[in-house]
Amino acid sequence: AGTIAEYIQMRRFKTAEEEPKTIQTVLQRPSQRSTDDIMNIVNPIIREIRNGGDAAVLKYTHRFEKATSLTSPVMLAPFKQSLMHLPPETIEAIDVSFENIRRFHAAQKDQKALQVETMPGVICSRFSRPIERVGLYVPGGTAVLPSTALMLGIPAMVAGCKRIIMASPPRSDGTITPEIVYVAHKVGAESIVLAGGAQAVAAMAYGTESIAKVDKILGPGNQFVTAGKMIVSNDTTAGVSIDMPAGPSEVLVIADDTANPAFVASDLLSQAEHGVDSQVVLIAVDLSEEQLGSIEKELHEQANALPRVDIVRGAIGHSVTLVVGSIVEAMELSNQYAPEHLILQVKNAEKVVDLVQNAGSVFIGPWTPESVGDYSAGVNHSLPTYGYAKQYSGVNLSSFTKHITSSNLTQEGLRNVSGAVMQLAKVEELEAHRRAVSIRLDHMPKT
Ligand code: HSO
Ligand code: ZN
Repeated sequence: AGTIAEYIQMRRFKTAEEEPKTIQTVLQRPSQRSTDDIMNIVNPIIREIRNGGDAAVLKYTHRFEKATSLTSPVMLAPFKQSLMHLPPETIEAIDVSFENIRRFHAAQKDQKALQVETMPGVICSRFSRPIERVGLYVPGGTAVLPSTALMLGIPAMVAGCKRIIMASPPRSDGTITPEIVYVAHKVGAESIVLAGGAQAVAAMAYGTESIAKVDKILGPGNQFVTAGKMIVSNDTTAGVSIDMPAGPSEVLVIADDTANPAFVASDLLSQAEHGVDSQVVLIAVDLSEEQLGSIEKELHEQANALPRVDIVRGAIGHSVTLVVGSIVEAMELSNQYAPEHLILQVKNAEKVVDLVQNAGSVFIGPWTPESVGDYSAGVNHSLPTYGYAKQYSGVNLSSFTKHITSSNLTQEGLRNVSGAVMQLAKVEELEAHRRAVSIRLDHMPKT
């Protein structure tokens, strides 16, 4: 007490004055606990849930969530009204967000089945069907995240998944926050699994006496949840897939001299407050010492006014500002980093989007803070982190569907394609394949 708070500041590098290798190194994600370590802890938990069912799930919930009064690991719909009692302004906020998210995801539906006649009489089609049973993991931890329930539940509902199971760690009194229950109710979830961590993942992957087995598990989580998802999706006897590997949340802001320093700082901080392991990156395009100084001053002052300043301090500790010479250089670095969220506070921000190669979700211009996308704009906030934006999309409608193809040939179609099929069957020495065609040709009226 009485001491002046340490200046909350990101490290700063000018790319023109550094070796490219240094820049690569500072853009590396903060290291996490080793995968081996985590797997060694998680593997036995998965095995225990698989063998021990409900009793094993309860044991972990009693231990980790301290919810010792719970006697069942699941709560079935219809959920009691008293469990979703909320102030009207919260209901209103959830309802408004729900409708925007629903509209944006409904628009992602395939308009109609795709059909192509690749050769006369050879018709190939593709149509989609919902994944039947999905398990949606809503993390607990330092913040309650009903918004994550919206981001997972709404596309599952819009896709037409028959069975939606939610899972979230209960509070120590055994209840789930009413916001999450309300969202589960709105999306038509059939149950809420009252468990967190790898134990919740295993319960949904294998099913227990009272928890339904699902076909796909989606949702963010800590390293234990992620390890659990990876283990069950690698187990062919589980028959379950996952959305994507997940890491700590991150944002990359690109700002030029048109950006408002207060806005820039507020966006960096809204990501930094998620967790001490969050990472935020600022790429400053050709900013003067004075302009950089005013962003840094804003960051420090705004950070100190936040309830979660201690978490922010941790995140800012491994975050970085890069000063670059041009927007093209900024975008090169950003594409290399592949941020979960990319915020463009630069002139002609809309044009700059053309240069985006790798990012989970982009926030364009001064009036688009990331938090609108986190909650209410309509876009999804379940996004690839840790550089996985190079190969993964965020959660979207197709995360809850699969595509099925079909072929339908006329007699003429089979005649047209027969030569190619029979020749390739010959090359592969698969005679039954060749004959499945030739036998039909023999049955055709001679022309
Ligand atoms: N920014 C987080 C999502 C979130 N923010 C939930 C607030 N609540 C990861 O995309
Ligand atoms: Zn957020």
